[in-house]
Formats: sequence, structure tokens, C-alpha cells
Amino acid sequence: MSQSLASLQRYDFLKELGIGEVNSGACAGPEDWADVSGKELLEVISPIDGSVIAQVGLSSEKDYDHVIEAAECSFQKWRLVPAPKRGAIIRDVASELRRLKEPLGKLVTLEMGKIVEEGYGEVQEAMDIADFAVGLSRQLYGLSMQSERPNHRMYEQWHPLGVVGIITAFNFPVAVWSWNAMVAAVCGDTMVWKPSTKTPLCAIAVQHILNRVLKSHGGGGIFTLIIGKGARIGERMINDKRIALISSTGSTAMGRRVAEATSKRLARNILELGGNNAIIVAEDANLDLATRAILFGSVGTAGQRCTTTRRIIAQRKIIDDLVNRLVNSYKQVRIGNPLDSSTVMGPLVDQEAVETMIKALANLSSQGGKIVYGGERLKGPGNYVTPAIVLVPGNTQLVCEETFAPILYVMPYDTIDDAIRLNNEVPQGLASSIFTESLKYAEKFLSAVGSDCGIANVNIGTSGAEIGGAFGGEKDTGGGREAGSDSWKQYMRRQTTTINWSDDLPLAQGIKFG
Ligand code: UN1
Repeated sequence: MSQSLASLQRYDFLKELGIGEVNSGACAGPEDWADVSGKELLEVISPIDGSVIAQVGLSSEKDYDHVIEAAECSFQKWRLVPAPKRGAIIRDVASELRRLKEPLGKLVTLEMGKIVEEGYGEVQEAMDIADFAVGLSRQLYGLSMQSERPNHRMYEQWHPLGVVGIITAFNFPVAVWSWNAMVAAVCGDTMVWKPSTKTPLCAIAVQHILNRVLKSHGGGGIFTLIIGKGARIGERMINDKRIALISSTGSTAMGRRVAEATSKRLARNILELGGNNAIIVAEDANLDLATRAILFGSVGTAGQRCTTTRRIIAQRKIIDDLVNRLVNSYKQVRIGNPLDSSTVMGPLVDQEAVETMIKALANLSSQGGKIVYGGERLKGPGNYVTPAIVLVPGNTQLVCEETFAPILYVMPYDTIDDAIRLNNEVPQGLASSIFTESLKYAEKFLSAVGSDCGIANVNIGTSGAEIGGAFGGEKDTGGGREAGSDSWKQYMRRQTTTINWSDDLPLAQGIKFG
């Protein structure tokens, strides 16, 4: 069953992705798009110029059940496919992503506004985790332990978990899904993806890729897609007993709701929520390096990464020099159409994001904040602002909140202990960095009394993590870990097995019974 999108403004690169031809609403497998007629339509607005680029039918309750049933049903077979064979299919997904890196990267830019270089980077990240998952498919190791009983063998093995629900945010409309989906797929799970309603086209384009690859392998229902609002479809997902794990990216408020619902039904969750990431710049830091890293961290993706650098904690002796350098760099940032390769900063995702930024800046002076650069709304169509640098005395109430916009707060410190305290003082705990040439400062920052974040870097900014490590953070960031390292374990169930190959029945703990 397939239907056209209600409307789609044509861009040449969309043709290559196939999303102008067949489409949308919900999809459970190859050739299985839901009918769009009679559906409530979602307008997809490009942040570049405010134009409506497409209308997408929102999935109905019936679509939802159809998709979940398809995922449940395909799990029965998929879990029996040897993991390296599952990996071989993911290898084909990676090849398709590689082939379509350019049009897909441009679609990311068109739909959410990050500059095209970052759009390509996002698809690269999806390819990277797919490659990682292919390797993983020949691993998924369990440990073997020494049994205390003679002629007994004890070990653990990992089995597929079930249906995984993936809820993603607008800012990484492809990469964050792939962190979950590529790994979950080789682990033998099937999944249901609910993308942000701000970026349904990226999800539709990806689903077309998946459908093509799966069809060539004679399958379907492993990756499924449902497009709907959080209040309806999201709520159904998090409360649905058929979904064993919910992996969710978004605000802390949303994450609390997911945690509540999944804990109530004792399901698993992976939460990747707000960040309020700081870079400590010590008196001995290489300021050239620090300035470049801060610029990428604070202005990259127009300040809309969860890893965006939001706070600079600068040693009092160098703070003026650093702020001057930052203001000079900010002045050179070319703001404009993100599809233009010379642009450094594109628009914010929507008008609401612009309002939120302007409102936060308006409240600053009452908290001792002083804008030293930017923070203006730019005239014309699209959601453009100038990135702001703000001097603050410390972690005021506003600084403690994550404003998803390019506002960089700069605060002074005197001792390294002060700097670490300031780094840790906010509710969130995702990414953190220190710029220093001192081994002692760096090691202290990384020690148990150092940064309390899930990511702690030295002479590298807070954003732009590689997929090989586990990604996520503590406190209000939700505690989840995705992508590399041993994150795969969350998508599988562990089974501890003891085998007795003796003719006796010794009990553990030396118990004599009967
Ligand atoms: C996010 O903002 O949700 O580390 C993910 C980074 C990227 C991923 C960000 N690799 O900045």
C-alpha cells in the first residue's frame, strides 16, 4: 500500500532519495507505506526560508498497531538469523548511506538547517556506526567465569531483546537514530522509529533506503517508521508492553516522562537528554586552539547540539584575552543559507527557538549577565540570529537551564577546584572539556573529584564525539549510553548459564541439603 506525499516542493537532490515518488505516514516494511488520504497533515517547514517543503500524513492509531505488530512478527525470525548475517545486511545499509551521502546530507540541511558540511558529517556518523555494527556482529561477547563447583562450567550469553522503540530529536535526524538502530539490528532486535515531527523527511528518506536494502534480502519489518506527535504516538510507545526498550533523545522534561512510563511497566530505557556543557580554559591553555574549539562547539549546528558548548569557565588572568579572541571569531561567522558551502552558521530550527533565545537574553541583565556580542534576530524569511557571547558572574538560574540556541556564557574562576565546582554545579552532566598544558590540571579534571559528566575531554571541545565511545551523560542528562564501546549490551538480554557435567550435584555456597 503506497501513496504520495500530500505535496512536496521539488529539489533535485530529493529525487535521488526517492521521497518525491512514493510515500508516507507509517511504514512497516518494503512496499508497505500507509495511505495518506484522510490523514491529518503535518507541514514540513524549512528553517532556511520558512517555506513549506512537504506535507506528511500523521500516522493513525491503526497504523501504529500495524507497525508494532509487524515489528513483533519479524522479531520472531530476525532473532534466529546468525548475527554475522544480520551484520552483512547492515553492511549493505552502510553502502547505501555512502552512495547517498550527498543528497541525504543536503536533506538534513534543508529540513533542520545545519550547514551542509555538518549535514554530510551527520550521514558520515550514520555510516560510521553502521560499519561499527558490522564488526560488532561477529562479537557480542559473553564472559566465562570460574565455577566454584567441580566439573561445572559457567558463562554468560547474550540474546536479542525484542522490539526497540527509538524516539529521536530534530537536531540529529539521522545519526542518533543510527546509533540505536544499527546496533539494535545486529543484536537481533526489530524496531519502531518515531522521529521528531520537525524532521519527518529525513526519516522517510532513510526508511526508503532500508526498504530497498531489506527487499533485496527478501525481508521487511526489521526497521519500521511511525510519524506522529509525542502526546499521541510517543505516549502510546512508552506505555506499550510490546516494546522492550525505549531509547529516547530530547529534553529533560520529555525524558522524565519516558522514565516514569517505562519504569512503571519495568521496561528498559536509554535516555539522552539535555546538556549544559562547559569548557574550562586554564591560564596556561593554548588560546588559539581553545578559541577554535569554542567556536565550533558554540556556533556549530547553530548551538543546537546536545553537546553544544554553552559555558566557558575561564581563568581570571586570561578571560579578557579569550573573550576578545572569541568576539573577533564570532564577527567572522558567515550567517545565512546553510546549503551555501561558504556559510558557517545556518538558521535555528523554527521561530519558537528564536523566541526562546531572545527571551533568555532579555532576562539576563536581572541576573548580572552582560551581552558582549550578538543575540539579535535577523530580518527576513528564515530563523536567523547572531550567536551571542554573554559575561556572567557564575551559574545563575538562567545559565543552569539549557537554552537550545547559540548563547555562550562566559564566567571567571580563580583555582582549578573552583573551575571544577563550576563545571559540576549545573543539573545536567553530558560533555565537558579542559584546555590546559598542565598534566596536573588535566588529570585532576579527569579524576573521581573532577568532571561529573559522561564525556570529559582534554584540549578538545565538548561536541563532535566519535562513535567508537559510549555517548551519554549523568544527572539530568538521563544516564543513558549509546553508540560505541559496550552500549550494545542494552539492546540484548544477558543470560547466565551454569552447566553441570559431573555425576554429582554439589550445591553452591557448600550447602548440604537433605
Ligand atoms: C546530539 O546533539 O544529540 O558529539 C548528538 C556530537 C555528535 C552527536 C551529537 N557526534 O556532537
